[in-house]
Amino acid sequence: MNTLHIKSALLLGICLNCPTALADWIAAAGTEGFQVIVKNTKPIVATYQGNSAGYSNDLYLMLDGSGQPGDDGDLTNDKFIFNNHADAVGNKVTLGSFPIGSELIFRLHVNDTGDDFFTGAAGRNPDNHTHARVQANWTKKDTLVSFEDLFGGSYDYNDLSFSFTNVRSQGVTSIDSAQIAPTIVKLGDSITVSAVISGDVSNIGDVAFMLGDTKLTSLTDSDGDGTWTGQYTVTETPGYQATTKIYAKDTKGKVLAKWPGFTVTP
Ligand SMILES: [Ca+2]
Ligand SMILES: [Ca+2]
Ligand SMILES: [Ca+2]
Repeated sequence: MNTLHIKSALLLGICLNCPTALADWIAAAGTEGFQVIVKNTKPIVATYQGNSAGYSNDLYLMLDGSGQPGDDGDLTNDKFIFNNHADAVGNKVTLGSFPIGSELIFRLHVNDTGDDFFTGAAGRNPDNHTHARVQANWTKKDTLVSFEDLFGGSYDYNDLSFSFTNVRSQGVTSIDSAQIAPTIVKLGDSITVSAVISGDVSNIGDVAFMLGDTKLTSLTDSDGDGTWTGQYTVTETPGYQATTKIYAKDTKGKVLAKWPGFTVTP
């Protein structure tokens, strides 16, 4: 690499000593905000995979007072795993075995700014934006996690990466807002329903507008803009107030997200 190339690499903030090409150790786009879920009872081993951060970042596993995964509001009992500058690529730390299906929340503590950022949904972070990608099947056995360390970010997720065995990733789906109109109806009226859904929508099988256990209609998002819409024509005169709900379900019928409901009045 000649001087000019080194200079441009430095200007771009690219890590010159990284053992593999950049893209190899940054988790794939589209996995922002995914959760890390325990897949089996075998010990989970974390391997440090690299960084190109200027800041010094410590990685922790969030634990409670009894050493179980979760956020108990006490940062002092979390498990330290790696520092992005002190650790060498390839360093391994055994995290232990945890109940199948539990979420492991990882925290990136930025020593230079005092910020803490978390795997999972945007709402966990101080800037209300996702700060980690979680890519399952990075290799046959490993899930890759990559963090962004800048508040309000550049969101290139190149500031600390590590991989795990024995976990899987899971997208988070949320209904951010919803509305129906009209809410006072009579026989033959058409109700328009809409919901704004964000996060991982790839595993949505059905978005249902429900009255009790009865599905009235499905909502769809044919233009892919995140707003799901549907129409329902009232087929019998409602004799009482009824509460409707919206459920986003996966293909097996498991509820991914729900919207609490609207009161429909005759
Ligand atoms: Ca804790
Ligand atoms: Ca970055
Ligand atoms: Ca739409």
